[in-house]
Amino acid sequence: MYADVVARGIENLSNMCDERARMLQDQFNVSMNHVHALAILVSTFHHGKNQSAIDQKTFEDFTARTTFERPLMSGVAYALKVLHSEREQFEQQHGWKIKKMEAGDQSLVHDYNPEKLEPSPVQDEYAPVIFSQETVKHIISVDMMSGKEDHDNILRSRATGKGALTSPFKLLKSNHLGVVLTFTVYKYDLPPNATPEERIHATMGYLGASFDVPSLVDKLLEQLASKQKIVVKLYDTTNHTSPIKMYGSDFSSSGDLQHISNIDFGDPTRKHEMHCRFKHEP
Ligand code: WA2
Repeated sequence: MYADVVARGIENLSNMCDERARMLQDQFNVSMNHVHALAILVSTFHHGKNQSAIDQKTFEDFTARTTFERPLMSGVAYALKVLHSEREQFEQQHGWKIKKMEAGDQSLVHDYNPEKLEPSPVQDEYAPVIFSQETVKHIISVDMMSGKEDHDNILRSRATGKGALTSPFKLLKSNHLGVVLTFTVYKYDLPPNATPEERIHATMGYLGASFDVPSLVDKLLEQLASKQKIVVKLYDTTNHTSPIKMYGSDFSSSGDLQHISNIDFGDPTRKHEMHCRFKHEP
C-alpha cells in the first residue's frame, strides 16, 4: 500500500533526524562541560594561587592536549575583567595595549593581523583575552567586550553564573558562522541565589569557547552512515518568526517529507532545531 510506504518513509526520516540531533546535542553537552571545567581550572590555578601556575604556554599546552574533550569547539580562550581605572597598569604589566575587535567584513580579510588592530577606545571596563588555545591565538589582547555578540554574552553569563550561548555570527578570522559559549570565573564561590550585582562584583574573567558550526557539524555528520540519503539543516529558532540558518545549503533540499528535531544546547534562552529531508533519488 502506498500509505504504508509513506508511513515507513516518515518513520525512517524521523529516526535519522533524531539520531543526528541527539549526537550533536550530546557532543555539545560534553564539550560545554569541559569548557566549564576549564573555567574552574583557571579559577584554581591562576586566580587561586599567590603565584599563578598558568601562563600562555601552559594554557596552550593544556588546551591542545585536551581538545578531544571538546569535539565541537574550535578554540578556547580566557579574557580578564579590567576596569578603566586598572587599564594603564594592566597594559604596562602585559606589555601590550588592549585592542578593539575589528567590525564585520574587516575581520574576514585574509591579511587579518591582530598587530594592526586599533587600541580599544575608552570604556568603563574591558575584557582583553590573556590566554588562548593555539587555534584562536589571533584574539589575544583583543577586548571581547568590543564585539556586540561577545559583549552581550559576557554580561549574561556573569549575571547568571550559567553558561551563555550567543546567536550565530561570523567569527573573527573565519568565513563561517559560529556561536560562542561563555562561563564566568568568580573571585569566590557564590551561593546559587546570589544576585546579579553580587555576581558582577565577584567577576574575575570569562572563559569562552568558539564553535565553528559548518566545519564541526560536517565532521560530525560524516561519521554517520547514510549521510548521502538525507539533507540536514540547523537553525537558531530563538526568534521563531525569523529563524537563523546555521548549517546547510539553500538549494540541496528536495522532497516533500520533512522532519524537525529539537536540539538543546544547554542555554535555556536559546532554541535550536534540526530540519531533515530525504535527498531526491536521481
Ligand atoms: N572566540 C573566537 N573567535 C571569535 C570570538 C571568540 N570569543 N568572538 C568572535 N570571534 C574569551 O567570552 C569570552 C571568545 C570570547 C571569550
